[in-house]
Amino acid sequence: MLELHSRREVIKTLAAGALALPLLDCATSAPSSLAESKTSTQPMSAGAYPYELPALPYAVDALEPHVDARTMTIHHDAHHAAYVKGLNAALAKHPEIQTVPLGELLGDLERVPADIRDAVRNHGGGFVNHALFWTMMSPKGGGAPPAELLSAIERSFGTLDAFKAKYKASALGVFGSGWAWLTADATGTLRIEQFANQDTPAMRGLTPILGIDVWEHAYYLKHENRRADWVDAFWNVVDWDAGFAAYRRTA
Ligand code: MN3
Repeated sequence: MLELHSRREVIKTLAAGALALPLLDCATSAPSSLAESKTSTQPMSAGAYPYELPALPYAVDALEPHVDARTMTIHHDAHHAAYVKGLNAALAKHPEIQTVPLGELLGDLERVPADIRDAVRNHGGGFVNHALFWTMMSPKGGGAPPAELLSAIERSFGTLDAFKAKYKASALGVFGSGWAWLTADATGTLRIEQFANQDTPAMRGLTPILGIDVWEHAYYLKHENRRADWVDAFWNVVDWDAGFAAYRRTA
């Protein structure tokens, strides 16, 4: 386990870097901060190949009872790790694109060689989605967004409650496995969109603000088939400050 100080640093850099990842700021490289993995003592060389599993920014039981420790452990240590492994295995076959920022590849899958395109889409998307997802929750989460983000939500959806209702309906409406995301476009306009499988806002040129994983692996151990209960629980751990940081990049 990380020392408290360094864990704070990880949280800070994760929040900054992971959220920046899908912004496709390709020229500057570097979600440098998807950073330290559990198994690495070296700061990770950016969100660069070979990718590494980012450490959770909190203990596995920190989001109890809303997200149970067993789900968190399996979700991070098995599922997220599998996306990292799958992404690296795919990119290993094509050294010529290993240095291209992942956000850039996801934003233009046509440039990915056909034999690994699906793998990059699925595992690369899964890597990014989960790296963001962990930072969008916090033991100190819940409540209401910062005023500026709240105003933007109210402009787009009327009220916070109306936004939550629409977001929940979107999450419940994902058929099979996928995500619902609050996103912002280049003008800062907010919208809620569904994403199948591990598709991710970067694929649509959108900035991710707040995403909920509605794959069954995200909630089934605790909530069984009741996805609605998972969405309700999620509001208690939403890190609005992280969402706001992402929003400010677009506004
Ligand atoms: Mn997941």
